[in-house]
Amino acid sequence: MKDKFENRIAAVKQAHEELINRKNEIVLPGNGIFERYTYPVITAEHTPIYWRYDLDEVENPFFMERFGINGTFNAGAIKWNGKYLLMVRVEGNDRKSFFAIAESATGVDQFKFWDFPIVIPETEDPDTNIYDMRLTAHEDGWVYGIFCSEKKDPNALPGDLSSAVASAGIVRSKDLVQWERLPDLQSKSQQRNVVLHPEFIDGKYAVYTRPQDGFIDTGSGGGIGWGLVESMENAIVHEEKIINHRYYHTIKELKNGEGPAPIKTEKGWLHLAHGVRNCAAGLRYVLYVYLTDLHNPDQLIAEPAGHLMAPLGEERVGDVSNVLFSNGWIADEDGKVFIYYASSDTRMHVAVSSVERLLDYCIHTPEDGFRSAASVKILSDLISKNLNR
Ligand code: M1P
Repeated sequence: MKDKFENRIAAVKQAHEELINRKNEIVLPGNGIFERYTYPVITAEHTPIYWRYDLDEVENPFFMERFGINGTFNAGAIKWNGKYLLMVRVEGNDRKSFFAIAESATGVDQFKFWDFPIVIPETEDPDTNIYDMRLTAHEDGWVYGIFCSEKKDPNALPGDLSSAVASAGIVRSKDLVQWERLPDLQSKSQQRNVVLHPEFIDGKYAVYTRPQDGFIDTGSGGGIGWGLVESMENAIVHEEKIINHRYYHTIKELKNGEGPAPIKTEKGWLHLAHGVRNCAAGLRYVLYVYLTDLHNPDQLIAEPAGHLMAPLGEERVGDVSNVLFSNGWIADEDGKVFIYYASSDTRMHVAVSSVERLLDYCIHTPEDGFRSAASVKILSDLISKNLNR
């Protein structure tokens, strides 16, 4: 038995070492807008062995997993002390999500988890599930995290064990280790995909919201909202203005949601978001970008038609298939942008671009004409221009 235990632990350790030290490979030539990488940057298998196994031979003679990890996805991101940090949504086999930070020196590979998951203090009305952290280094000096806090719907009928309600939980930290819980955001509706803008607007905090009628359905919620908040210690959004609308027969027909906090550029605030449509195969989530005014971040100034990224290859399959979702990106001082995205609610990937390229894409890609004929006109104009060169 001893041999068996030792052989297994050695094999598991070796596989883990190889995985977390593997170099990633860029996929070229790409589309000019961004480059994908060959391997996911974080998977369930990247989580430490000492999370999943009891290493005591007497207690765990078969060296079996005692705490299974089902997925690692939807990570917030921040550059911290020169390292690329992802605050990952780790989901156990028990379907509960929690947050854990993994860091890398390169941003594209060799992510390693910190020893312990992040402790998010509970409020008086405890969350059942927490997920999808958006990190914002605010000009007030704090790093804020806004995440989805999910609970059973208190108005669910007897026997209905799946109806839930979502609200925006808020935490803040100065060292990313200790997190202070603030009261949840208050607004007129349920909320998911709430993101804090990094700068004050007229002396107030500003948040991107996603008003929704129900837990899944945004219903009359028209898109990504914007609201001002006096204090993060008692965050109340009284008015929400829709700044990025949903439209019929687009990639965001059913719903959309802000991704990470926008990046400030000389041409405006660059936003990454997800758009959702429904089809026979279920919901399809893709990523898109839009640009808002530098001085009035609630004013849309450019939005290319369609998606920036859609699920490809193995990205298409997972726990919730046909989903790309991003709530984290990092812009380096030299303008390089690391887009961290999750595929199919299962694993994390990276794509690399630059502020310059994303602005060019955002400003010079034709906007949606909302009709096939308009698309044909745009394409024909491009073909004519190219053939007449
Ligand atoms: O399963 C896909 C995504 O569904 C939700 O996103 P949204 O609120 O836009 O519908 C979230 O639960 C998200 O975590 C998940 O990836």
